[in-house]
Order: sequence, then C-alpha cells, then structure tokens
Amino acid sequence: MVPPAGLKALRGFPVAGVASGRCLLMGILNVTPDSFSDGRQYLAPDDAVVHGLDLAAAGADLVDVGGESTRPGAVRVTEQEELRRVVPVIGALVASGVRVSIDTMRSRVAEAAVNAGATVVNDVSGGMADPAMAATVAGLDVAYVAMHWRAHSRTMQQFAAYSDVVEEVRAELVQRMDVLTAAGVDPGRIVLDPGLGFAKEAPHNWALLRGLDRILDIGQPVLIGASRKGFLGRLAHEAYGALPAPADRDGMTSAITALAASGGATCVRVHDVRSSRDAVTVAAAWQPRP
Ligand code: PMM
Repeated sequence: MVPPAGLKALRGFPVAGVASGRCLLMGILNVTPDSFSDGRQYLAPDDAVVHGLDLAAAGADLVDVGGESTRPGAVRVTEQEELRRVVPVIGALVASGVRVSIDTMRSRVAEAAVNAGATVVNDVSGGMADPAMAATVAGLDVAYVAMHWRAHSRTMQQFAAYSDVVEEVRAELVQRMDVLTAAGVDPGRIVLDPGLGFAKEAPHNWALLRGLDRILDIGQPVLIGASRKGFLGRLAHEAYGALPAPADRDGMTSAITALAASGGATCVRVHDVRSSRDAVTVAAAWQPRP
C-alpha cells in the first residue's frame, strides 16, 4: 500500500499484542546505581516495580528493564549482579500484566529475562558484545532491538569518528542484520536503532535524526532513544545559556518524540512516558487520514 502523501509508513513493532496506529512508547526502568538520569532511584526491587507500574499506567506500551548502565564511561557489572537486579523485577511486572523488554548485551541475561516473561530483547550492542546473542535470540520467541554500537561504554567515545555518520551507521546496521539473519534470527522480529549517544557526538546525533529516512529505508521498524541525553542538554545550553539537569530535558525529549513519530519511527524509548504519550498522540492526529 502506498502511504498517503506526507505519511511515513509506520512498520509495526514485531511483538504479538503490540500493535497501534501510533508510534509506541518504551518506558525506561534502570535498576542500576549509576545510570545518567535515574541511577540509584530504582535499585531496590520494590521501588523498581512501583516505577514500572507507574510507567505502564502513564501509557508505556513496554517497560524496558535494564540492570547495567551504558552511560559514557560506565564500567561493566558482572552477569550475576545483572541477573540479580533484573529477573525479580521482570517477574513481578509481567505478573501484573506489564509487557517487558530486557535491556542487556548478555545472552544469558536475555534468556533468563525471557524465562521470567520478557517478550523483547533490547541489545545496545546489536549482538556485538556477546557472540552467543544472535543464536540465543534465534531460539527465543521474541522481538530483538539491534542498536548501532561500536564499543563498550568505557571507551566508546574514542570511536565517534565518521566521514558520513548516516551512511556509516546505516551500513553497520545492515551488516548487523546480515549477521543476525545468518544466525537464524527472523528478520520480521528485528527492530533497528541508530544508537544516539553511543560512539556519537552531538552533531552525529542530530545528523542521524535528520537522516532518519535513510535508516528507515533499510526496511525494518526503527526505535529512537534520545530521552534526556546529553546532546539535548547541550542544545538547551546553547539556546538558553543554562545546562538543564537530565530530568529537566523532558520538554526537549517530547519534541524529539513528536518529530521521530511523524518521521516514521515505530517506537521511542523514554523516561517520562506521559509527555511523550502526548507527543505521539499529537503526531498521530496530525497525519493525513487514510
Ligand atoms: N540508550 C540507553 C540505554 N539503552 N537502548 C536502545 N535501544 N536505544 C538507546 O538509545 C538506549 C538503550 C542509555 O540511556 P539510559 O541510561 O537512560 O537507559
């Protein structure tokens, strides 16, 4: 079907039961002591579950549970610690009817999370950090978010060098698709993500948002994760002269959400679900009626 003029084709998130005419909302739940925006806040399992339920009540289609911070400079946690943080929280949220994704680079954490009820594996390394991830995901009945990634967080900013960031990120995502599908992952289950802030400086992030069409024309659903990130803080600083704290970047985040949604993104990953819910609702209402 040819979409009406001005309406970007919105490809569905490949998870049973997650279907909508609007861009979907993935709410962020970091069960970590050191994430850049919500680190420490939800480290206790009960606090994490309450926040996950709040995200769902605010309109999150999925709650993305992560037990390892990937902020620039972050040091890795052990697999055991990651499992200890996420598995009970996922179990409790799923038991309450919340749809959960697991934010992990480790195949064994992905598998344990899926056993606890997660239906999406969100891997910021797109399968590069753990050579067993692709085969593990191929054997699971889940959707897989493959993000553009070049190196672990401790050193990734050393790899933020591009001559044409959009074309290079696009080519590296296509390469990930090839590796994943060769390992048996059904392409119908793969969501791609340009990985804003991961081995990217602020101008790279803006170029990728401007170049969203080039990522979309790979032909897969696309997820955008811009929420509260440093490049938004930097923009506010340049525009208004004061650097907002991460939690004060939700206005800018919801502007990104509206633009990404109207540009054809299938999902946005956000901390403040309510403001982005308003943004995707407005973006959907703005589109021409079929
Ligand atoms: N960003 C972070 C963590 N996980 N997953 C995807 N798919 N895309 C992202 O951009 C992304 C992610 C880092 O942000 P956080 O510390 O607020 O979770």
